[in-house]
Amino acid sequence: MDTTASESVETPPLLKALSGQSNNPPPIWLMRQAGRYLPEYRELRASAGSFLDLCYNPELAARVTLQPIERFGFDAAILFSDILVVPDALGQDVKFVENEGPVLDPITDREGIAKLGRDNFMTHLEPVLETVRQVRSSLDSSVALIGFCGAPWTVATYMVGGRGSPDQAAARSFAYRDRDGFAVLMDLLVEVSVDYLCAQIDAGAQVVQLFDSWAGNLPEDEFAKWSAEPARKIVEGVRRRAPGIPIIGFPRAAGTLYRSFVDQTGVDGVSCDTSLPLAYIRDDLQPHATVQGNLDPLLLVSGGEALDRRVDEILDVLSGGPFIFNLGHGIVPQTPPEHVAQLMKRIRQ
Ligand code: 1CP
Repeated sequence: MDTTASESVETPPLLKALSGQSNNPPPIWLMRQAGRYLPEYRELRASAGSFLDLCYNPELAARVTLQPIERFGFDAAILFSDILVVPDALGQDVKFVENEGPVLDPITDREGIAKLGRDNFMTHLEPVLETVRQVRSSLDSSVALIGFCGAPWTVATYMVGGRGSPDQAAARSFAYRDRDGFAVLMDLLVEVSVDYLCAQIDAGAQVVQLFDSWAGNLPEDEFAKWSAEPARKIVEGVRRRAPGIPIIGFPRAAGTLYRSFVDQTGVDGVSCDTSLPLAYIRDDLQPHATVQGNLDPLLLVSGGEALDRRVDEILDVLSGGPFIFNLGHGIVPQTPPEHVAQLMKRIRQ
């Protein structure tokens, strides 16, 4: 092997991009790259019991994590788990109802928050850490392993609302009605998220991503307080214990508040949703962080020339700086796997 080849094996392209390098072609992975659009996932999922059973079964969760890497050759694997294992590990009742999504026993006041407990938190999540170890030991050294958790705001929207909702009204109302009470929940989530991400890093995660999927419904002051500020504390906490591990933030649908998120948190990378204009990403975000995104997941459903055209546009505008190709949100279940193969070919050609 010549030295160039062994160097590229040592540093995965994803880590190069997160250290500020431009790469041609850029590294690529896709949010929700493991999941129901893959027949091999559906098959394994059917034999695993409930969705949470799968998340807490290291052998099966590791296999699911690796499935899209084996099929498509992405530059990164993302731990197969869910953001709602955190409330589960804090003792809240969490279920995933088939064809409906997550259902939790809602927390509506300070008494509900006081019932949460940290004593079993890391023990409860030990199987997830074992998944990380198993995945890392099977992955080629050129493929980076991404750990993750939900951002406190997004996790709190489920904890307070008890389920997904289009407007996160329950959590927004709690935060207006009882600011200090809501802050107790957010501070708890900041602390356990730092512990959990650092444990994933100790187990072998080389990058971590913070998913704030519901950041977009917060007015600017609320956004600074409940999205950017908790993310800043998590970045600070993780950096103190795991210096050198890059952190990607995803304040989805935050519009022009994206820039304040990058400035306030100091994230290494920022994941851009589908609606952000490419020129804004290039001019306002890329000088300050590695940018990731932002293909519309629905273009991956329709495929064809429109897909190739948009991929080329994104590459034209963003490849000149530090960039990771991704979607603007997760893959949807009706995505034909052949379109993902088409995307990979277009990026790598
Ligand atoms: O039946 C099934 O197989 C369940 C579908 C599913 C899957 C495959 C859920 C339920 N979660 C997951 C995996 C998952 N969730 C990953 C795995 C790694 C990957 O391949 O990317 C990750 C990173 C998540 C994170 C997650 N869960 C987020 C943040 C990212 C996003 O998509 O916005 C959120 C909001 C959740 C909650 C959740 N879990 C599952 C569902 C259906 C939902 C969303 C419910 C809603 O719309 O409110």
